[in-house]
Amino acid sequence: CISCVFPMALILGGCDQGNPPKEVNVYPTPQEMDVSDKWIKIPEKGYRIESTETPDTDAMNLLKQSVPIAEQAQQAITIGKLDKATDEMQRSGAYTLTVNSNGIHIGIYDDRSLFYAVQTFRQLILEGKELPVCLIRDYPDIAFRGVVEGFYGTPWSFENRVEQLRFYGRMKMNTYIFGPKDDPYHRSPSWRIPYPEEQADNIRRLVIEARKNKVDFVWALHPGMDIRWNDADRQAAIQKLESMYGLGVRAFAVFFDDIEGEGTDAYKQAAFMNHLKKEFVDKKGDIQQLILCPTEYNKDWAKTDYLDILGKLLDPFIHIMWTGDKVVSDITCEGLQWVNRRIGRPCYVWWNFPVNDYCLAHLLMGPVHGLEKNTATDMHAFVSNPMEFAEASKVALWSISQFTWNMNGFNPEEAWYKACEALVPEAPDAFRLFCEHNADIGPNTWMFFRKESFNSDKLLTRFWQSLAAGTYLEKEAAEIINMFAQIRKAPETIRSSSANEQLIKEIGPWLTQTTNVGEAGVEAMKMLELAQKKDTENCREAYRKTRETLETTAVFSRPYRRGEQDGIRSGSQVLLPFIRNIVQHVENTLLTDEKPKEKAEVLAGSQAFDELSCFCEDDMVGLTPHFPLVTIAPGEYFGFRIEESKQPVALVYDLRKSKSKGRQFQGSIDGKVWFPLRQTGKDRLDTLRIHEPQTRYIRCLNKSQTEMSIGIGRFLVLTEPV
Ligand code: 14T
Repeated sequence: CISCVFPMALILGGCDQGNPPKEVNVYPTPQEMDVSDKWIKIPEKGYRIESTETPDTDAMNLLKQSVPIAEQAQQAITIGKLDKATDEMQRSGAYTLTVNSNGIHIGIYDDRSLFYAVQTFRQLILEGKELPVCLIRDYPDIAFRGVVEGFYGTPWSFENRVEQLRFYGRMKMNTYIFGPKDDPYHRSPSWRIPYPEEQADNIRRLVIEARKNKVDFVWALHPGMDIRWNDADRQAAIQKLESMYGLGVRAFAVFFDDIEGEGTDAYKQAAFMNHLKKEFVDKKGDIQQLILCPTEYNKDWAKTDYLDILGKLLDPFIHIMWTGDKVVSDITCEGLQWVNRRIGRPCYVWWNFPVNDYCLAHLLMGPVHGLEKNTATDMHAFVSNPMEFAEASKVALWSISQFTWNMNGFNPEEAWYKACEALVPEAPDAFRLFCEHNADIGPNTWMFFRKESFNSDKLLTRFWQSLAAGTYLEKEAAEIINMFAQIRKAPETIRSSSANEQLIKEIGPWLTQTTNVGEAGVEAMKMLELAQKKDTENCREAYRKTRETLETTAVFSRPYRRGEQDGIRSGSQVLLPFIRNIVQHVENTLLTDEKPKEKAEVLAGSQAFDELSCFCEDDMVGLTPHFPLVTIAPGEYFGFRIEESKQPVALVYDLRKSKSKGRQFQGSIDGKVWFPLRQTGKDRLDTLRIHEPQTRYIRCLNKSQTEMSIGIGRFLVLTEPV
């Protein structure tokens, strides 16, 4: 009996003598896998190896850890070049694996093939004893798959990186691009200087680890901020690459993202890259990849002939990176074809997910959505930019390994479900619950959105709608209390059972915050029940408690690192708004005297700003991010009024395309007399303390003689209760 391939898990039919069915789980899902319901015992003496090739040592070591290997064994594992190879199998990593009672056969294209065949083989073995009779034919959809460590923030540690490389090996990902924005030797101005001995040695060791796991270690240079297009800097670049080559690096990238001035010139960049190709890559003869990250790396920014110039001039060996329609966005067929037409080659996708350097308060632990299928031929490679939290990023990376290996076999929800189990096998349900409520990105300049609390939102919405319409659903209320209690408990379960200390350390603040949110939910539901019974006295007591717990989550959302304003946010998309609704409902029905008197409002000093809106949370008030630039004439302003119940402590701003010159942030007590918050602040983003606690109005005024255009990424005040 031959069962068909089923993406999630293959439950083998027929429980013989009441034994539970045996499961075959191979990840990423193989392209073709026929598994029979017959199982064979692994012979006690093991297998002997018969190979027409010299088998890869790393793959062989892995194989020896999986089954006994002995010269005198009767059964053989035979290894040979792929025969009957069709076109799609002529690629790095493709393999066939046949298991039957006569022995095992592995067909390979290259060393990577054998390594991946053994990875699959290891997943087939049941309790170290049995193997299913099967036939697997497998190959990657995308040639280069993996990760670009390309975020702003604390770079991953050496230990993080070693573990990542091993993880990529297991998940059949073959590319790791080293380009953390905060590594000084990667970037201007220190890119010309070789690494100090200790760091150089770490890179040397990482390259060895990468090689063991069949991963290309790509080292990236980021010279664009201060490069001079002359002989000296061409020499400096080659010398730096040469020093990296000396450490074992055999693949390179040059990043020209997020720069201004001289460095952005397409002709100069192309000439520079071609020079590296000719004078370095060609002379070495064993360089695996040469990649360029362009300055106009997404469609939003590609408004000139920059990309066409690169497309025309760049040596075809050089691949060009691309983040999609925006800096952070989905990857679509149409979007890829748009750029490919211009650059004259399939692009090298740099996907800005699950990176959270633009939304630091949030962890991006949700499913991987937004990757269109049937895009394999539209990209040369796909790498993901992760969070500065290496272990936590594995939830998304696990899914990305599935997508890039076998697009059609990829299902976002199933992959997420499995990934959570793989990462915290000791408490998969608790970890899933945690991830589900830590997936929101929050308001952000890219207007990138991911659903949070996706398994509970229906229940909450239904309950809230009935409540608003005047009916209280008792059964649902009980379910919701129970749900909040589970959410409250999950973090402790994860903390006490997971062996992954690094993960616990990374997500620690969010574990605490998730417990706070669960607690606030439980309190709010208790309060609502008392309100339902018209028990005013006890309800008021519960109301106080709920407000207090909400305040705990708010305090926890305050600034916490590198002077960033973000804090820690969990349950921000569905859970907290639900809890706030419940509180408001009680204020509107039973405890009407507790109702806040005044609401926040937009202050629009121009007709043109009617698209602006306000948002309020327990600990902040501000304008909702507005990506399209707003134009402010001299004397005009935008701002907001703060509710009575809140006292502002600091103004937080992140304004795109804006200079501090001619711009003034002002506060006011009555909305008539204005005072400057501080004479200067940084151009783009800063946090300014508000010293006058009576401040009720905040605005940004154009004090110059000319129009100014501003993109409102963030314009808000952090508040405390009065
Ligand atoms: F190189 C690029 F493809 C890229 O994405 N560059 C950066 C990247 O390092 C960062 O992690 C990512 C997500 O925030 O976005 C790019 O960084 C930016 C982009 C901006 F538009 C940083 C600030 C910006 F205003």
